[in-house]
Amino acid sequence: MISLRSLKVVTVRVFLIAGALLLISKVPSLAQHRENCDPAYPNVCIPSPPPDLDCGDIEYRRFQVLEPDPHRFDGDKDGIGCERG
Ligand SMILES: [Ca+2]
Repeated sequence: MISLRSLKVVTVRVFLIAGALLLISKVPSLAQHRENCDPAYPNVCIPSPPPDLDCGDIEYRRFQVLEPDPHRFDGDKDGIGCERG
């Protein structure tokens, strides 16, 4: 015969395990971080605008730039962003 008290303990444990699983399933924050990187800059991680960033706002230099270059890091359109500065 299962007492009400032990049933409560089991219920709490089930909720704890379910909560832990939920937490683990939400952990891929690394992948989420990756999603914030604009695909126009595949070798670096620069978030999509807004805000519109300039080369002075980022630490990267001479990185690959693909169309449509939303931040316009590659003003001369040679596929390399922030060559100067
Ligand atoms: Ca360029």
